[in-house]
Amino acid sequence: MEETKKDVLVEEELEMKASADYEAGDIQVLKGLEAVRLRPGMYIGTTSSPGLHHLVWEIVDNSIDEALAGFCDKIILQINKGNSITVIDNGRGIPVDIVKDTDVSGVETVFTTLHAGGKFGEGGGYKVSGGLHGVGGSVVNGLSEWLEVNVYKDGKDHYLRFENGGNPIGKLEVIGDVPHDQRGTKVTFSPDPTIFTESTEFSYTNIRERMKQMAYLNRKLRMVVIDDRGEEPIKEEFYYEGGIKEYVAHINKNKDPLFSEVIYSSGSDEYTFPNSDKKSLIHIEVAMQYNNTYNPTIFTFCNNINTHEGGMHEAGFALAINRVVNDYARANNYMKDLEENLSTDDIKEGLSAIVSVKHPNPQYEGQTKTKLGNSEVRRIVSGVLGEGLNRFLLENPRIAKLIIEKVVNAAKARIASRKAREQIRRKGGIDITTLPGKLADCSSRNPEECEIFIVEGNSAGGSAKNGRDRVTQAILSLRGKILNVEKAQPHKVFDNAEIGSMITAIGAGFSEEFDLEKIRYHKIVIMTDADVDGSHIRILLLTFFYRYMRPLIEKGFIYIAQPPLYKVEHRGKTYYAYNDNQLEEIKTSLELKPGHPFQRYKGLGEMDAQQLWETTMDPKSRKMLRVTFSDAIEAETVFTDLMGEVVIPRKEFINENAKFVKNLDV
Ligand code: TTJ
Repeated sequence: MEETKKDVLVEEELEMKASADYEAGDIQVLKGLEAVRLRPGMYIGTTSSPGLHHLVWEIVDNSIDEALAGFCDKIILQINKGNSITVIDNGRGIPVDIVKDTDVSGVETVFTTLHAGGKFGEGGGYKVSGGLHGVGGSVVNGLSEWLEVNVYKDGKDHYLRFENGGNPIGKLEVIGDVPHDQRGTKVTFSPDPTIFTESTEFSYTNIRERMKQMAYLNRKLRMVVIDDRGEEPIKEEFYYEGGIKEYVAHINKNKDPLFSEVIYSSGSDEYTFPNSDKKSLIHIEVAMQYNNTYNPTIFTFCNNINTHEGGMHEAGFALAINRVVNDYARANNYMKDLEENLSTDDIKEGLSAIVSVKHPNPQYEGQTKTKLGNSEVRRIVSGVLGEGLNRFLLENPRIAKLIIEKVVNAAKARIASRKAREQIRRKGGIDITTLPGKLADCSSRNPEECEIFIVEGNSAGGSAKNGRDRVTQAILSLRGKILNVEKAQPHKVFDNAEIGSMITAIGAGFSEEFDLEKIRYHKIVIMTDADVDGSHIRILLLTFFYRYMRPLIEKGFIYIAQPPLYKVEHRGKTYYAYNDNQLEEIKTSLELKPGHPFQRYKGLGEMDAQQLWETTMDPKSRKMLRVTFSDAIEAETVFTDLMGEVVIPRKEFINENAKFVKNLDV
């Protein structure tokens, strides 16, 4: 909500700025791209960090489309010194010829015309990746201070440069020769700092995760990521022969898979566009494997985009597993002492799966437009997976036995845990007198202005308690590590004291009964140390919220506090730095001598109440990260990988602790 308000403000400021500039006549923004510069939010959502990264994906999506069309098998993405981005693919290259009835090249058109997509119709029409459907190149150009493109084909290197939000500098020209078999497109752009006023710094972690994910989702596509900004360049390559099959194996790597095989089905069906006789193919792929946790980890994608509201592919998946597993269990006499059918939730317990659809005409619905609405997809997924899963169970009776026994167990535990939940609910709703002792509540009873800080450790809890604004800020200090809800049976989860305190303090129940209307705080702030333990606790908390209070994440009520990493004292004044860059900036602006002492905070407990308030809790000066849905998904896989660390934008911290986090035994 706040985000939207801020965007509007940013847009209004821009509008004023742009028109003033326009009158002054010192820039000449192209007519079409002017709209993009005036209302960047309309095209890329925000002009803060997510919007900045959106630029990268708009460019990469073009190369992905070329890969999906079967003409490209390698994409290189490089973050250059100075924060420009280079994307190189080995596809056919953007058309260099003059577009019919105009005097501009295909390349210039792609980067200067909104809705240039589909112009180069013949044959190349299988465009299914995400993004702005072919207007991405021009949008990125419009929001860049400069952009350069090279197209390699027919032994020539074709080049064009744009400046100041998309003005072409000259015409596309051949600037050299390349080997005849070299084909592809290379684009380098530098985001315009007058648009991305907050920051133009790209996050390596963010970019590598998405590149890795796209490598998983598109088998045999080689994705290379390079960060050339540091002293030592970083280079990683992602390539998965098995695609989503390997993705599922990766998700389950540290979750104790029930068996080593990954069940995989794929298929396609013809699709006819509405109101035309144009035809294309829908491809579906499903990979699944059970692990020894008690939760489902099912991710669905359409055209490489995570459809986290689910939709028709998810519905088809649920139909298939329900039908096939119930039929198999009954036919093989596993259901003797169960009077109910196995529920889809029983079957999903401990199931990791990826459902990936490539659709030529996806319809997205839902609040965040991430729910796949095409009804034909349900039938296709259900059909393809139904057949594949049925065959797998018949061919692998030993594994089928493991699966069915696990699912039957889940059904029995469901009934037991239903009873446990009823018991907890009977203990009473939210009564002020039963609030946990560890909670220092705030005095306001208006949830909209209330915040709760969930703090690790007693000493930090003490400082937070003394430093806070008592009217609006509550402190809940956790005594130790909270339970890993992935590894505990549901009824055990509610026996855990720390979890009980959180449920009572938040006051809105949990699981299916969770009621957003009842929450006692509109900001739930996780405040942990900037070390490995802190990161571990943060991930356990996120996992808990994701499993038991998901609407809090969906509605953006969960935040991560950002305590400073450094303190510098100079001439009686105190300065705080939240990252290494800021520390350098402080040293420079204060003209400190080399070797001037500074303190590196190892934990929240090192700050007194006043310091903690000023740096981390005071709404006027603090910085907090709002947790997004994808952070939560990524927290899921954090123990197999560092994915969840996306929520901590501190590369050095991640690097330092990477080995540690990987080895944590949870
Ligand atoms: C279009 O149909 C004719 C053959 O080439 C097709 C095409 O445009 N391919 C293509 C575009 N490959 N790569 C791109 C591309 C790559 C980057 C990095 C950026 C942009 C805007 C397009």
